[in-house]
Amino acid sequence: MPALEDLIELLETAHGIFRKEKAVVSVNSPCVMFIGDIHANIKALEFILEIKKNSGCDTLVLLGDYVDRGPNSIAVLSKLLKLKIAQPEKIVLLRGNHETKEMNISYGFFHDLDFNDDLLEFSSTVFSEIPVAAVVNNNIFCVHGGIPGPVNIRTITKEDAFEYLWNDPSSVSGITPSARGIGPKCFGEDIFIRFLQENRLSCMIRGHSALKQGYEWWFGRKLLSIFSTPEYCGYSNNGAFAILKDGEMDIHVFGYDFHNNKYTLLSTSEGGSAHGNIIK
Ligand SMILES: [Mn+2]
Repeated sequence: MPALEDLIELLETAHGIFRKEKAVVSVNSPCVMFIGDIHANIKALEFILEIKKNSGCDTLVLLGDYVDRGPNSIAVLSKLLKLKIAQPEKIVLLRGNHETKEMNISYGFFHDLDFNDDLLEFSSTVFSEIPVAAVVNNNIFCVHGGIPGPVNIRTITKEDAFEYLWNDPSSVSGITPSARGIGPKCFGEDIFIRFLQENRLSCMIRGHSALKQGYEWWFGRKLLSIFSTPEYCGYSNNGAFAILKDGEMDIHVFGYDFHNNKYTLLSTSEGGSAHGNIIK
């Protein structure tokens, strides 16, 4: 188990990298792997990274929510920061709503920091510099939660990230209240389509929602929601991650094999071409 001293060092180095990154980072690669919420599940993260080794993908986009709600916040965060430090351009870490002090106090990370206030403050400072969103190959918008409206992505700042970390898609049009409470909002298909047009983008990939099959398509397959932690908080769900290779998007679903005591791939579904009629 990684020590807290190691984590502090990693946070210090990563801080310098995050500070130099813009609120919205641009990524270009013929092969990109997308990972949703990990929530302190080191075994799920290791399983996915093992598959990445054989995938030919050089670029990883993680959609946030690395810590809290699982047993291994320190191990997951340490692993991801190490990867980021080794290849800052190829490993894109986005900020989730659990990369915030408010959530960390109540959902596990603070406990794992041995209730060290200074360390909580320092991680919170580092988290506040993590980019809010990424644009992959000039057409795929990646964010943890969603959008606050049909905004131009050039207006996104790290200081005003709240709704990007918290919002959810909805079958109701417009911007509507969220069951998550006061603050977060839901965005309908009309808002989403205007957002894509405003920014000349074709689709969105986001995390934030725990999903039975690990993924869900919205809005005529223009929005993909993925969640990468199976058996989340005792819920019997699968996890999923996506691989975009030469314009084709495949979604891989994995789950826990209780007989062999390990994660296993369950299915691969073709999401279709990122430049064709399915997710365009
Ligand atoms: Mn979340």
